[in-house]
Amino acid sequence: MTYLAKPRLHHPELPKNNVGYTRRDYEGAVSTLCAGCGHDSISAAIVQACWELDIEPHRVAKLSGIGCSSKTPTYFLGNSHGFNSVHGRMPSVLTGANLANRDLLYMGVSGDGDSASIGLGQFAHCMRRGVNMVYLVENNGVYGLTKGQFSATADKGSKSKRGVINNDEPVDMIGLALQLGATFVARSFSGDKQQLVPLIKAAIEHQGAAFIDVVSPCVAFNNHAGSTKSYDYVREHNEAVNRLDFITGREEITTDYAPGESVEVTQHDGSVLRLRKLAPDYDPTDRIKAMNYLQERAAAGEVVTGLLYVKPDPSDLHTYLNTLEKPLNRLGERELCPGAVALEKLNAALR
Ligand SMILES: Cc1ncc(C[n+]2csc(CCOP(=O)(O)OP(=O)(O)O)c2C)c(N)n1
Ligand code: SF4
Ligand SMILES: [Mg+2]
Repeated sequence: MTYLAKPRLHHPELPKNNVGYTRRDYEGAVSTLCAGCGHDSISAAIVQACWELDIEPHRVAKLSGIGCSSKTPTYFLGNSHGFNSVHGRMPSVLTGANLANRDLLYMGVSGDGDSASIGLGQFAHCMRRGVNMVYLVENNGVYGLTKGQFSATADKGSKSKRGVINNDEPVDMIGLALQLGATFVARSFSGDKQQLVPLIKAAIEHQGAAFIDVVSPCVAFNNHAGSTKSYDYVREHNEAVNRLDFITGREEITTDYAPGESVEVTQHDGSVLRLRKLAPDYDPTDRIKAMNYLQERAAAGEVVTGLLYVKPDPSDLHTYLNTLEKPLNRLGERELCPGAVALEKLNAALR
């Protein structure tokens, strides 16, 4: 059984958000993943983020590829649009949907196999094109669905459950996203809801390509001693660059922090990212510095988490292509068929 509907009963006093929904209205079907799988915690964080942001579920389109991670959109936002595509092909399907209808909020959910192995090219081009989306990789370092082969993000020297040592260099998706021009780049841990929920909220409000790499232990195949994506390993090696709150433009911005201890990043829609810095000199708006910092900490064996980079005034593919504001399915006959004179002019320009 891969699909189990949840009972629709709500406690009458469950709190509602500003658009009248309870948190349960953002849930999906009952998860069929292994108990303790990090992916389920990420689904819970997405539910929480969308509920807190007062997003109407019908405004979201969630797309995925193939894998345990790519199954998760069934387990959250059951009232949203969804499309489960082919292994590694979520980015191109999402790009097409986004170009046809820019009014929806696009969430692409993928795995490390889905995005760093078979879908690496797709990931690269969707980041460099600046597709306005949240691109979330649930990174466990293995192909969970096909029973635990190393994925391309497995660290060199890490050990599989069967005792095999990985000899290949890992693909660092954060480093790639930074290099490819993503305008929001973050990493988190499935077991750290405090950090993950505000990151997802900020990524949703970001008007450009937002990438979040979430280390998400696979309890069935990659949670043993020797794995660098296990709960224990990440807890021991986690280096958070900042702790953040996300404040939408709708709310008054309060200042309950001491000056000098935090930095605020206003995004172009007026929403504010407030970062309480743990590393005093970390500036998340400096891309080059973020790239260097990442390499430096990785060499010291640390998993850097938090918001590594954000461009406060991002652009997206629609801006670059100068597309219409209106979704294509709302165009009328007049817009679709501008007449013989316009066609003649167009043809003349191409002769
Ligand atoms: C074209 C194609 N090649 C291979 C597969 C087999 N396959 C299914 S899921 C998967 C890997 C999934 O790994 P990941 O994306 O890391 O997801 P996880 O299960 O770890 O969450 C593979 C190789 C497939 N379904 N389609
Ligand atoms: S096999 Fe791993 S990734 Fe897949 S559901 Fe189980 S714990 Fe999660
Ligand atoms: Mg995986």
